[in-house]
Amino acid sequence: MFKFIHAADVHLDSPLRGLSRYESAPAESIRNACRRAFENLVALAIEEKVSFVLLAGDLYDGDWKDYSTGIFLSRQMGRLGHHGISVFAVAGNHDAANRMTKALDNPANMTMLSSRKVETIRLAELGVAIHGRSFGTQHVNENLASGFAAAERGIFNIGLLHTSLDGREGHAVYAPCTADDLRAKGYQYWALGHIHKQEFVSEDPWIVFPGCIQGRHIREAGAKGCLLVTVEDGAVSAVEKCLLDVLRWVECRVDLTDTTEMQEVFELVRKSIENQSQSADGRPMAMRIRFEGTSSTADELSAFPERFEQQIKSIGAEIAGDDLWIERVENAAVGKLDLESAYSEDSAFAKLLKDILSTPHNPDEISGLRDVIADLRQKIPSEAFGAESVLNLDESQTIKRLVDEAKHMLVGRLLTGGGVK
Ligand SMILES: [Mn+2]
Repeated sequence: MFKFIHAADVHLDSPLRGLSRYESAPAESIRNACRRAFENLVALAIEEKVSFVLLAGDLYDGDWKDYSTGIFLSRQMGRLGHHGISVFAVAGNHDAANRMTKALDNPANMTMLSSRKVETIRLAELGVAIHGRSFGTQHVNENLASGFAAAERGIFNIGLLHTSLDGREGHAVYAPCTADDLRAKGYQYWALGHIHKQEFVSEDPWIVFPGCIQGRHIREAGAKGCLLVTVEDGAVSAVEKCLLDVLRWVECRVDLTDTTEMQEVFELVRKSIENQSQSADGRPMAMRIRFEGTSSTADELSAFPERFEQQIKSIGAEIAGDDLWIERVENAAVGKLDLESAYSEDSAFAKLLKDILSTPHNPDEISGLRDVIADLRQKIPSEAFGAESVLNLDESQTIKRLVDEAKHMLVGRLLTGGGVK
């Protein structure tokens, strides 16, 4: 019997992607989260006395800012080395984009498999063959799986590969292949990487994405970790999901349907935050609150987003203190304003409403908007517009959403009595 750990997508020292623009962001804990999660992985490997650790790509996030990333890794590998634990890794698309790794030697107990061809490592004492191939460049469009050898008889065969398989939402297509391509090799376990959400593609044979070990933004919400695999008599006897994350990203959905007073909304928020806190496995949370449903309170929320956001943050602070950071309050709920009667008046007010509401949905049809956006880009630090940011202006959806929010805010303020409550 022996055990091994399968992890992927560590993304050590991933940059903050615009977090510093949030005044209250626990930037330091988020910055260090990937490192601390990796330390947890090393501790787990030692505690469970695993024979080896597999890292299925994207150990790094791209170019290092300085050498401290490499030194951190050497220290962690050293801890494993002292316990006789080897690490086998393949480079993923992010590693291939990193020029500095090529200038440092890998720690003695860590083997990075070749990018030129499929490499097979045999661990005779365990009866294991690990077949794998690294990415040599960032964009690998060929089917790397096709170059893998057939299983070696009488031993436990593992495939180690960074791939998007036949495509997964939100992930770029790299080294495309199908689960059947992998099955055809006759291996017992395929240790995959690239998809940041855990997925058991197959259990016979095992074809698995462990997901990333630490979420870095709201699109990586939920529990994160690795898999602890036990092998007995040449077959997998157990696959255990192990948590490694130190900070939990949580999307908290609050349905506003049937609410008429803001006080009810705040009560719902309180209950939802309390529920989520209980399911976060004791981790500090970075939370996005998302309002849904149809209600008149949605109009008030749209009219005074900042005021209500502060109120919601203070509820959060009361419930969870420093263990909760509310990253954003998103109002996707639909309002119930009585526009018909407001329209019917023949007044300047009705005309103003009509003008606001007739603002085109397509940003290209709003004259002068492009200039305003260009001006904003000059004034606000570029990191605020990054790919992970809610202000990613390169996505047309972002501008549509901002235009919609502005409309709702203006109309809401006109029709909810100026918010005097
Ligand atoms: Mn990745």
